[in-house]
Amino acid sequence: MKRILSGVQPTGNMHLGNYLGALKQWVQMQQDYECLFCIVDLHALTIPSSQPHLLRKHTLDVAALYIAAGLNPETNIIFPQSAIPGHSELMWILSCHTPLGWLNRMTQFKEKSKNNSSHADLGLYSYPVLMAADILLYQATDVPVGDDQKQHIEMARDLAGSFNRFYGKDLFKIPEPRIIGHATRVMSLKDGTKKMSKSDPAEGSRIGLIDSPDVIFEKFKKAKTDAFPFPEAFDSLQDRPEIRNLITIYAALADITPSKVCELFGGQNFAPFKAALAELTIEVLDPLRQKFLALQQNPDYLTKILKKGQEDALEIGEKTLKEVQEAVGLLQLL
Ligand code: AQP
Repeated sequence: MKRILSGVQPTGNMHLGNYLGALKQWVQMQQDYECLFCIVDLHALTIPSSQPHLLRKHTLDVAALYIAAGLNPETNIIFPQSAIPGHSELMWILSCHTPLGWLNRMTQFKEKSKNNSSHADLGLYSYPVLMAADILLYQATDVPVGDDQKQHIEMARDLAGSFNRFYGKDLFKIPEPRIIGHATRVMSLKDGTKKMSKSDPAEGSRIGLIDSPDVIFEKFKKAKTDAFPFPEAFDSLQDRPEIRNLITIYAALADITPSKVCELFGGQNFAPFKAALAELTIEVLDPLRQKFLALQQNPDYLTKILKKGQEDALEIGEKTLKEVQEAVGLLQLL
């Protein structure tokens, strides 16, 4: 069976971009793959926080959101990244095979370090190597992600290939990126050229998965549009990124094409479209929110799921790690 590895950073409240770019795809794929869904808390440390209790809270919240969105905790392996030391160990070994030129090309580092130069540290710079370790440790064949992670997966593929060639052995499977759906890069509601992001200081830039219906209505009402009417066609929107984004979100939530959205609303002003978009979003997100709120009351249940996930992930990862340790020449004492 093919195997999926993917994850979310517990860096704050998950948003509609995380849902449409990742979670929704995972829920659809879980029947056909063996799945490991990680909560990537070590990656979250690239945004250092002086409130460590919040990272622990967000880690449990992400687990609850995975389950609330429809991931089956009985059949999928759900675990925090830091519970498996193999991620960090494999990262070190892979680091010793990563040319700096590859890391210098990574656009996420360039963007994040430009936005916050005081956090431009080694952790953020080497993030793609840890991500490669996350994937390769479990011999994942497929990695469903949003478009923003494509470059990192390409680097993981390059790294796996060059490592295999160096040691003359197929130590790692070469993973395939799976970037699926209409909304592979959901943009900020305030600026259609910027990705919707948990760490954007502007709360109104994103729809949180646990936002209340009133908040969702308000955020869409205030979402940036322009003075022109709703477009009749989707392919003429290069200069209207905010409009393009809202249409894409509607299409992804309704499972219709963006052109169909233009047929439905073309020529009108934006108020009825924004109201319909808010209603549709609430229809999709409110059941998720209700389930999340119930799960949040039961941290013992969530911890039990994560412990079981830890055991299962450990077993799969150990095999790869032992083979890699052996290949690179580390002494095996046990
Ligand atoms: N705006 C987005 N549109 C589509 N997909 C997205 N993803 C993230 N943002 C969008 C996908 O969600 C998964 C989990 O992402 P992440 O939380 O691990 O990290 P990120 O990509 O850095 O997301 P954020 O929200 O921007 O987090 P912060 O602000 O903490 O850095 C990934 O599959 C990602 O592609």
